Amino acid sequence: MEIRGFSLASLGLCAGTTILIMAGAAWAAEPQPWQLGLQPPAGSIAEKATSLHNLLLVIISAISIFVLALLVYTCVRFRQTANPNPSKTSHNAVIEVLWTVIPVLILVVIAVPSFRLLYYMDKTKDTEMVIKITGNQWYWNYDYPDEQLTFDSYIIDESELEPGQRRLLEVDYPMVVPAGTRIKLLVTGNDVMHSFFVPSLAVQTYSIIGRVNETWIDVPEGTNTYYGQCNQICGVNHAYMPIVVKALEKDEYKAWLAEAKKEFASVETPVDTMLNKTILASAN
Ligand SMILES: [Cu+2]
Repeated sequence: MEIRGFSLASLGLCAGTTILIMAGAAWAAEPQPWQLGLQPPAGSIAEKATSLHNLLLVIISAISIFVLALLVYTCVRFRQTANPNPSKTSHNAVIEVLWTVIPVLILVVIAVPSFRLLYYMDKTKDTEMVIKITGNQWYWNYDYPDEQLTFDSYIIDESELEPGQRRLLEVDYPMVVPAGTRIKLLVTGNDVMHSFFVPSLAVQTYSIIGRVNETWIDVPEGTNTYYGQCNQICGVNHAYMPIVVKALEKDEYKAWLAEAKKEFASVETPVDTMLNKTILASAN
């Protein structure tokens, strides 16, 4: 009876988790209290990553239930009172072949969509613009090389938050992008390792000094704000260098660009310009 109680409890737990994960579909592009599932996907990469995650969830749930059922069956069927003289069998060719071949097939089923997604994420050829992102202790720098625009992005202190702003997630100057655009990101670092991570866009790329990691995002249509955080422990203020990607309609983006150019005019030094040219040349 205890065994049955245990499996009922785990079934209840599984059902509860599934409901919570499905409820996650209605959440915004930011983390939520008690969130268990992924943030709603934004853009084709995130959609593909989410459907791969959903496929894996089905496969691992089926495997877990199968193993649990086998355990329960073995405990009940072969308990001492029901089976006083245990079998001395030590080999069974059919079972051994099966438990080798079936896991291999399962791994192949997982590998195909997994590699397809990896190669899809790797293709940065048809991007429409470039943003260079530099991780620093403890802030991000965003550089728009085609626009001669560069600025730093710092967290807004808790004491300065306005009503409706998110604690530990808001910054003074977000990375502004045009909606409905494919953007190449060149991620590099200035000191220790950081990681540029925006869950809803499914982008997570290491920021390493002396290296340029290339990735891309396809920002969906419509104005939206995507929240992220540094995802590589980088020192005492690691938790205080959030990422805000703000998508604007194309005309609004142009207006922002004109304003930003005035606001951050001539921040870039000749050395920076040379570095950018080298990075862009090596990336193309
Ligand atoms: Cu960090």
